[in-house]
Amino acid sequence: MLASAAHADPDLLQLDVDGNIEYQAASPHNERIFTRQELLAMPVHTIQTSTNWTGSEVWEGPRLIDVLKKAGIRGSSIRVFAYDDYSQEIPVAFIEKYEPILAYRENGRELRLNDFGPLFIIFPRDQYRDELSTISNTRRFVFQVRRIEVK
Ligand SMILES: Nc1nc2c(c(=O)[nH]1)N[C@H]1C(S)=C(S)[C@@H](COP(=O)(O)O)O[C@H]1N2
Ligand SMILES: [Mo]
Repeated sequence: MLASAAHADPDLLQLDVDGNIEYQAASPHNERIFTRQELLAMPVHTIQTSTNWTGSEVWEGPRLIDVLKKAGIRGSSIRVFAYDDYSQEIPVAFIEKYEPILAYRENGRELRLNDFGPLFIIFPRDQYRDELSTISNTRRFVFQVRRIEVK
């Protein structure tokens, strides 16, 4: 793997989902681990939007709700944890309404840790500018996502 040492944190593209989810027989801590391979194999959705940090860009990844359903979500809210220790709670109803993605690519390029990767929760902000540009909803654009706890 020497040749790819300068590449984009390939081992970080993984997501742990735990908390109020269906019993995961394979996991002693009842966490559902989405490997890089599994995340990349899920249906890809595209959102073109600006964010608080960028102009209008093309973001790609699985829908957050699809990941949660695959984990067997039971609760009505999630808390998203990031590599920088930020965390934010998001109601599931809000996720169902605005259909954010867990973006792992921006303009065809995989997100690195230092440009919001490995996973960045992207909402279609330009489509719902009034609702999604508020301060409380900007907080829900969590970048550097590493874990989701279902409440
Ligand atoms: N991983 C991570 N995501 C985050 C944050 C953060 O500190 N870390 N800040 C949140 C907050 S509070 C807001 S308002 C927006 C914009 O944060 P920033 O402009 O302070 O970076 O990103 C959100 N997503
Ligand atoms: Mo904020």
